[in-house]
Amino acid sequence: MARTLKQHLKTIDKELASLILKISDSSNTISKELPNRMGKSDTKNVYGETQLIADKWADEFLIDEFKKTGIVKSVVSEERSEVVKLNKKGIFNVTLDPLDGSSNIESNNMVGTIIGIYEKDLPTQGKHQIAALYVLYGPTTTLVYTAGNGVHEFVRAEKAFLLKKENIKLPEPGILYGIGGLRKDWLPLFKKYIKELEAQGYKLRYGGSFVGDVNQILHYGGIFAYPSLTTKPDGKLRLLVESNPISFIIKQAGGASTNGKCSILEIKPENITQRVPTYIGNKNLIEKLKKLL
Ligand code: FDP
Repeated sequence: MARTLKQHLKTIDKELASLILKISDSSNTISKELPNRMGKSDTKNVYGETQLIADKWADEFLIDEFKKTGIVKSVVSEERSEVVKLNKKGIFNVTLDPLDGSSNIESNNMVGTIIGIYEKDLPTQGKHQIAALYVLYGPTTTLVYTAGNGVHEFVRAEKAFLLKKENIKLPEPGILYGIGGLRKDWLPLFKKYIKELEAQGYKLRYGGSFVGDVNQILHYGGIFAYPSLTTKPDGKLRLLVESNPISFIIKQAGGASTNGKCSILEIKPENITQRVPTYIGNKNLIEKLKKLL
């Protein structure tokens, strides 16, 4: 019988393990509740995007669950404009994208939950994360985590998350690319770079959910980007709640990230809603891109 997430977490700090387990239990509730939370709400988030009922519910549900633990000090959520202070005596500060790719809910494509965990107060650089994880609600629900000890994947079975793959490394060479934004808005040098990848046989796979698209890169290797666009120089993805946790996981899996200049994990945030051009994947592909840009 495969090891459970609980057994796997025995080697890390007890309190951190309990927080990750809490998130894993909560993700089970989220996946069960999604069918009951369809449709749009009548509010917009801080980015001016119409919130879905599921976005708002998952945000409130997870923040409530964090509060109950007593060990979470504060939360930065994609759905909120300010840092949510939870427990003065808490140990961890958490970044949260409750339902990433939620525009995929209507068409029943991939969505996920992204979490970054820090001891330092937020906002701070992504390199200070002590753990990061994502849950992917796909044909099966999977959880991928790192606590700085490699990247491990679990699949939800009836009663628990069971180990699927331990110490995942991005396959070399990669075979996929997935890029957001309209091709006509990509910068000329980036267009050239993607043309070269296509000529080398890299295959396009883009599902419109950051978690899902990056999960493919983790398993097949290659590059994911939501790049700088002529219309939106900072791209679309949010530094704190999206790009940092995923960059941390991909780095642990032997890959790299960049905003075109430096590792995403090195960026000093100016505010909690900052967006960042995001390029993530195999180290050699990111190095080549950085030189070109
Ligand atoms: P969504 O708006 O559906 O929540 O940043 C959010 C995100 O999805 C990412 O998950 C995804 O990579 C990207 O936006 C998709 O944007 P496009 O619709 O422009 O492809």
